[in-house]
Amino acid sequence: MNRRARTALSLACVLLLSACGGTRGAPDAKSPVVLGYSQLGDESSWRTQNSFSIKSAAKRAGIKIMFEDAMQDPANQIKALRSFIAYKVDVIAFSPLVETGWDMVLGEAKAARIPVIIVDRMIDTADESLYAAALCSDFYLEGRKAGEFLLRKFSGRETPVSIVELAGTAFSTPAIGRSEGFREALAGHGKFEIRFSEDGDFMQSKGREIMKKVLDRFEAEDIDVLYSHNDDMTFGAIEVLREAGIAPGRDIVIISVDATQRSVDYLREGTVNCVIECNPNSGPQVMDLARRIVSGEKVPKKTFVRETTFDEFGDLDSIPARGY
Ligand code: GZL
Repeated sequence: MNRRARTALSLACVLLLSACGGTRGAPDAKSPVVLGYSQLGDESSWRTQNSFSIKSAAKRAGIKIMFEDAMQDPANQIKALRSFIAYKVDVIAFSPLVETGWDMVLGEAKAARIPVIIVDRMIDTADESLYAAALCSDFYLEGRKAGEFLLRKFSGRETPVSIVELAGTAFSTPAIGRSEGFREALAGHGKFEIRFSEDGDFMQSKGREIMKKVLDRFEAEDIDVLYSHNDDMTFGAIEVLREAGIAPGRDIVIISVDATQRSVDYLREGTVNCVIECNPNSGPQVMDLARRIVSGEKVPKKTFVRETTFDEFGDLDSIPARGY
């Protein structure tokens, strides 16, 4: 085939591709990367900061973001992902409310050749080709850290230690990991007993509701520890304890996850005894992953966000301002 014929053929292919809705064409300075982002909701202070981090990082990175809030409904997330596919975004990112139910829509994104980044929480899938990268917290480690604090806090105690657990959204990665890690850290130490656990959906209002139920069911002196999967539920529980004349952090040991400024302030005043950090500021890492994936760079399949623990045994003055 001569050069003229080859040129005509390749031009015809390009025209055909663009006519049948091929990709938008590689992004460049004039046409920025377009990211479709499905956020699971706005249930907590942590989530509000996480959304702020995502949006502000996209702006700084010059990435055009289509941001959808699913208001805690996985069906809304699936709708959002499908709209991103229809729009032919360059890359999709989302924080899945729960671990299952994503294979079909992620299969549609794969068929449309749109890479997906999973952020914050994880999905449970047998097909790892459905996503390009995952940037999550290590929730199991967070749970272990909470248990290890209790082992130290009650090291001298021989009598039983009764625990109440305010759990996060059922079937979500943080609730699963924080429960499993906590229980495995305490396994083999028979004095610890989890006497009550309920899903509070990471919401302050439900933290209040459940703590009231606990005080209706148990005598306060029969509860030694409150382990709460996030600060917002802890804040609701602390309100109820105080209304009942119970001193949080003294009458009942409190462990809380997230490390918002308010929970660190509570730690400093002795209202909370241990705060496990869960870092919401993943925006810059998400945008870096998006840019690298769109430019065809190989990226790590899974990255854990760096996190630490603050507790009454540590130097509380050295805790940096949280900013949220
Ligand atoms: C954890 C995140 C959790 C936070 C809660 O990465 O998914 O959801 O711990 C938030 O505060 O609601």
